[in-house]
Amino acid sequence: MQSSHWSVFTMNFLTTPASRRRFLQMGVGGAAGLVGAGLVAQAAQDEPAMPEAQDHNQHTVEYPDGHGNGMLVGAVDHERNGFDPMQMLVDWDYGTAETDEDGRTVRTYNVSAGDVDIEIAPGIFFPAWTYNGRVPGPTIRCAEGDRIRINFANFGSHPHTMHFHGFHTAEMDGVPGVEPGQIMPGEAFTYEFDADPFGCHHYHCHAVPLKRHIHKGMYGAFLVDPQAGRPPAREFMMMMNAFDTNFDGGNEIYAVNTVGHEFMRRPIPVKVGELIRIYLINIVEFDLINSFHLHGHFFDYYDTGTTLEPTLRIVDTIMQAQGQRGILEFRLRWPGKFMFHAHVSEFAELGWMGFFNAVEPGDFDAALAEVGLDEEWDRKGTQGSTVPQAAEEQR
Ligand SMILES: [Cu+2]
Repeated sequence: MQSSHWSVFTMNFLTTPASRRRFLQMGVGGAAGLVGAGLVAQAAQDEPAMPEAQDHNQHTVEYPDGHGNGMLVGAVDHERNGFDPMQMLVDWDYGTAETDEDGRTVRTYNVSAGDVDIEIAPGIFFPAWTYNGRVPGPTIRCAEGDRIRINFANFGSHPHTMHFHGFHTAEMDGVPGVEPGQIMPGEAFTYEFDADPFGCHHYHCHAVPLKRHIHKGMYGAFLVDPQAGRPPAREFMMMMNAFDTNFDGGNEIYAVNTVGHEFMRRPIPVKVGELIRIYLINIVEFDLINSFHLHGHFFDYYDTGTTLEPTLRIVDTIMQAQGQRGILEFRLRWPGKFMFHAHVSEFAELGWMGFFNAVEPGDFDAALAEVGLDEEWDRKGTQGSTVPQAAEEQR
């Protein structure tokens, strides 16, 4: 964090349709056997996009007194971005699953690297390096023991890799200096390993300079369910990230799932009393510590998600250094809007702050509609595990 936070508002990195066209042409030109269809679709979707005037008075939610000040104003165009932080909470990517002769589940994922301009706060564009055209990249989800096969293709302008956290051999580690090393633009490589151990993990590019490749957006969640599954819950993936929009080595915008203050504008609907499970990951570059604080309640915490019993009980704030992650579980006792945010106040003011909107079950459909969500979002959030879940149980 440096002193020029607010200069970002005068430094709009406007989208450059020309560069997107080039990318699209490149993608279509290589479409035969293309493994990165998602990224090409992303480029195609973005093709006609030009920045449009934002309606700065357009708020879908009224904030409690005092919380409307110091907020990022306006709304990000998620359609133009091609991704929505609210959907990213629940959009698990299971790959294409098959069963091999040994009865093992083999999951194949297609991931491509590419350069895409994304809107990270209203009117603020960032020239990202992405996995599948989005930041964070796809949430790769599987069960412990599944064979994971990642067809990685680099359509970007720089060398990239995919480095997963988990047990795997050196050649699957995705680092420079160990074969296959960095995957050059126009090249591809298939990473393959068994998902182990279960937990809340992540992957990121490990090309050099590392900090640049990470802060440009090359990371995603890697969630490995325990073989017995976890108790039924409403589950969310939250990637704490940040953006250095003026490339001075400090971040100007902080967020969960990329878009600053998105969950202030659109509080996350949940039901009073239900078990809520958050897969929380900190990938923020440049700042030593990030944190998560929940208002009005306490939670249990599973450090790295590699245990079935909490490693911390009844806390309301946890901290994570870069690359740390864990699972939070809690229930909201009363209806109402409850904040969650970094307890580094500066980060909260620069975008890393949101609301849960806890409602009684009978009011849930209305709460979904209020922020543009539907039953499908509800279904993904409550049935995301790769392990079939038992009937709802109360713990
Ligand atoms: Cu990279």
